Amino acid sequence: MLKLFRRSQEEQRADEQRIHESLEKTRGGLMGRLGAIFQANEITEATWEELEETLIMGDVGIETTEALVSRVRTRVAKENVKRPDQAQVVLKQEMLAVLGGAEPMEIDEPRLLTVILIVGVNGSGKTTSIAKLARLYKQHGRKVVLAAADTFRAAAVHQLEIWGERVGVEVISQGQGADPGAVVYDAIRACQESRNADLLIIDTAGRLHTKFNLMKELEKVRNVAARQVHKAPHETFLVLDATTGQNALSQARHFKEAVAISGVILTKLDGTAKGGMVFAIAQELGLPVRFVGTGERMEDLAPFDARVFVDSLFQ
Ligand SMILES: Nc1nc2c(ncn2[C@@H]2O[C@H](COP(=O)(O)OP(=O)(O)O)[C@@H](O)[C@H]2O)c(=O)[nH]1
Ligand SMILES: [Mg+2]
Repeated sequence: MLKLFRRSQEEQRADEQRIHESLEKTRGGLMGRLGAIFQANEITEATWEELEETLIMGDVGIETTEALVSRVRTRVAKENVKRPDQAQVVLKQEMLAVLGGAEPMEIDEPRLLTVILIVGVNGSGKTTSIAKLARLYKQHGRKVVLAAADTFRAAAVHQLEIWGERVGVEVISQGQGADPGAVVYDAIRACQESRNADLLIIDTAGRLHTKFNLMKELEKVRNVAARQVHKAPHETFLVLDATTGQNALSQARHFKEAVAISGVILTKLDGTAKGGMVFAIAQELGLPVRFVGTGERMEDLAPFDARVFVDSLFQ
């Protein structure tokens, strides 16, 4: 697991706040019934039906919902849980288990140059997330360089350059139509030689003419990175737009076939009631959510914290 920085307590609190606030729509939507279900006097068949319905409507996904509810029911029976509030504790524990109980990523193992590859469809929030990551890591003392390897659209290169300027990090680009492999090659050379950068984040094209082309391009970018830097890319983050709900899951399957994904950045959590899809990403795709996008500003990104996420769904 990539660990990149240690957060101060103050930063941690701010991140928790961001996650909590970004779930406002999710709480206000169908998932908001979660808390109420367990305020009943007793646990009945209706409790389980209502829970199942709430989770499915909350974009947790049918497969994940069924697995989750079945585990909670089994434990409630086995552990002789009678009170609804205690059943809610079991549900929270099982939700955490689905999410891998993961602690947010922190602190890096020492490495001269860390390479992060960012993939995802156009509009999912790749470039914005890259800017947010660059800002975050820069704040934690990393020397960051960005590679504009989304050369499919001229606007994409330009947008990354604008963000780079705002964040104050260098962007390596060769313009539209350039070979993404060559851009990455250049960027790594730049990091290693003149600029002494220790973190390279690579933007990639979200859509090419065919899936075969996309696959080939991502493979090429990966190979260029791997040849120049030991074990690179060290992380490949798939950016998924939370507002697209279950659609994002089929996109994710598509990308998983093209490239080895190590984690997900889930964007636009603030703009959707579909926050429940985090569970489907973990359970059905087996991918950890590493960061969540909580707004459009540069600081609107938080390392994903499963405990804060689960707690926030209930209050
Ligand atoms: N509300 C909100 N908007 C976001 C977030 N992340 C990205 N966006 C918006 O999504 C749109 C597409 O983002 P962009 O980074 O260009 O996507 P790309 O095509 O994948 O590079 C932009 O208008 C961003 O401001 C987020 O976490 N919350
Ligand atoms: Mg982009």
